[in-house]
Amino acid sequence: METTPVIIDTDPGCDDALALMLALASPELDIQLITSTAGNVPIGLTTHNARLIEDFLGTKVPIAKGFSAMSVTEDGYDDYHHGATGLGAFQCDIDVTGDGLLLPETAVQAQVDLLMQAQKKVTIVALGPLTNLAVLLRDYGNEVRPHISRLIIMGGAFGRGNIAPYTEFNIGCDPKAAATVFSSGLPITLLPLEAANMALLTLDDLNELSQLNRVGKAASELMSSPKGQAPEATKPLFDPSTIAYLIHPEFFKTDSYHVEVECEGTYTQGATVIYQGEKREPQMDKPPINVAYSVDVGKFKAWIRETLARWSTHGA
Ligand SMILES: [Ca+2]
Repeated sequence: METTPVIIDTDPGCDDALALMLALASPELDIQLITSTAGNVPIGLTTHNARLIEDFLGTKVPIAKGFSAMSVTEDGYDDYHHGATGLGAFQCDIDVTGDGLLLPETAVQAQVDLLMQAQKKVTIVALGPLTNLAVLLRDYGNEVRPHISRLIIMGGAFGRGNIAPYTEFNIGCDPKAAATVFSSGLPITLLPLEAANMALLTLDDLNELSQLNRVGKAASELMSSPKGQAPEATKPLFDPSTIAYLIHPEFFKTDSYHVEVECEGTYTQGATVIYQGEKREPQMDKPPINVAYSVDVGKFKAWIRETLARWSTHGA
């Protein structure tokens, strides 16, 4: 089978952890590097969590520690949804050994090294604030662009946000980074809040996952409701939507839009402004962004079950 080479930039994060479990079980993908970024929890924890998930799964993809955006402040993290550790109710009894998985290079240097040596163009999947990718494109853009196939990004919203009325978390943590990446001219697909918000796992779904195997049980713990919320309020499948799109784009409805990031607004900083043919749409000076607005929830959930089930017998 021809596989797609992939770098995953991530801030684990409960739904990041599930996205990693799905990506690393998918034979269609060749995950070559995992880079951490600050976001749901601070950079030390997201890096630790990436290593913890890999130790839990028994996988050996190298990990490189990334940057912490200036704008991610102490109270800017999301430990409400992801818990103090970043991995919610997931109880992992494994000590992180690292086993040499953590590279000495920074995330951006590791991305550059991989891209410059790649035989095939590499897809970059971004599951957190876009700090690392903005630095990569700002400092090494000319060199690495020919080696990047496309960017698949979880972030933004057509309408209401989730950390402010019009601001989604990943974009809102580092709006200037997002603006840099969106204006790069690289082919981009954006999975915004609206697509993933359609796909909530129900308690029955979680029970079914937990019966599959130990990875399914972990996925169920990761996606269960945050402490203090009603148990039926499970977490939306934000980050897993990128992996599903990469393998099964036919699950999603998408269209091309001119997307800008509000970097200055007093109340709207970090908002994604997605033009849909309005009279005041600015002149296009870059290719449009492919944005998902809908997903086939039944197929998406069935794919999650089938993919996690692969961990049952011989790993994945
Ligand atoms: Ca994330």
